[in-house]
Amino acid sequence: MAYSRQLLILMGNFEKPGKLLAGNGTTMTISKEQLKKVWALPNKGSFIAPQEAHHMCPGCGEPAAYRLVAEIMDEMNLRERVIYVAGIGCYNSLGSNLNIDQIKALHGRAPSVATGVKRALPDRFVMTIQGDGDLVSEGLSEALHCAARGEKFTVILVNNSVNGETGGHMTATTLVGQKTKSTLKGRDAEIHGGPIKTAELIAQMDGTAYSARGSVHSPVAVIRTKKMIHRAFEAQEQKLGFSFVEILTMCPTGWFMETWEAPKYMEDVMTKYFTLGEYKVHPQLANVAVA
Ligand SMILES: Cc1ncc(C[n+]2csc(CCOP(=O)(O)OP(=O)(O)O)c2C)c(N)n1
Ligand code: SF4
Ligand SMILES: [Mg+2]
Repeated sequence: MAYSRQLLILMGNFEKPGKLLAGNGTTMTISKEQLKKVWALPNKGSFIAPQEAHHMCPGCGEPAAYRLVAEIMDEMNLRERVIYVAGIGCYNSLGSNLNIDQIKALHGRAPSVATGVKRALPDRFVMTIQGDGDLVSEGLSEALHCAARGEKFTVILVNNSVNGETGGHMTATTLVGQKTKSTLKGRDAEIHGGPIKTAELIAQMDGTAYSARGSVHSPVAVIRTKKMIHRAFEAQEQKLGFSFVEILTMCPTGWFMETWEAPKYMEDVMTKYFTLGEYKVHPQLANVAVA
């Protein structure tokens, strides 16, 4: 399969040749020839998804997760109705690449803002995108209460198991043994406890119509995750209840890794603890496939 120009742009900042400043102060090098090849690729991306370079680190998984969300929004024709409530994290910078209505919430509080928006404007399509530092460490009760109340909007959690934007310190989803800026010898279960499995937790709430965990570390995972996002969005469109998708994303910078090592780490380690799959599927969603 040929890569679209946008997909490559999503994998790194391909604006100018030479040393490129990526998110979090890291750099990558790209030659004029490589750059030409990227921009010569066919422009067959989504209407909503980035048409320009972004400023995330090379190898970051968050742009790939955003792209899936944008593709489904395109395919479901949601562009004119969507209101995106953004959390606070590295992914924030991707908001400016999305051609949709947006509101920024305080750290962890996006589900409460989304509750107000959806109740005031029930015909609009409302979603939040939040990181693990935002949703799990700082604002877990917000998401849980929304799920328990059956609020009819969608939450997307991009889980890279670190507070990426503020330098890569531990979050509530950091794996036991994982090195972060604040756990240089690895997370210690005796001191810090264990990581929280959010998709499983949300699935237990009565008001939840859909809860799943996907990932963007491999083509198969990407295809499955797209299906999950579609089902979550359909749950909202059919007014079935709260819908939630946790997406595991690479953060090579915060994980002290080379870009190419991160997907393998996810396959070998991260997905062994954060098992991929659907944890709650409303019966009315069983026949919803990728749009
Ligand atoms: C109330 C509040 N607490 C802390 C912060 C600082 N802060 C901004 S972004 C961030 C980390 C976000 O991490 P995450 O949600 O996992 O997103 P990532 O950067 O990893 O994509 C923190 C702690 C803040 N802005 N507001
Ligand atoms: S999440 Fe990690 S890899 Fe992505 S931009 Fe932030 S620090 Fe860089
Ligand atoms: Mg994070």
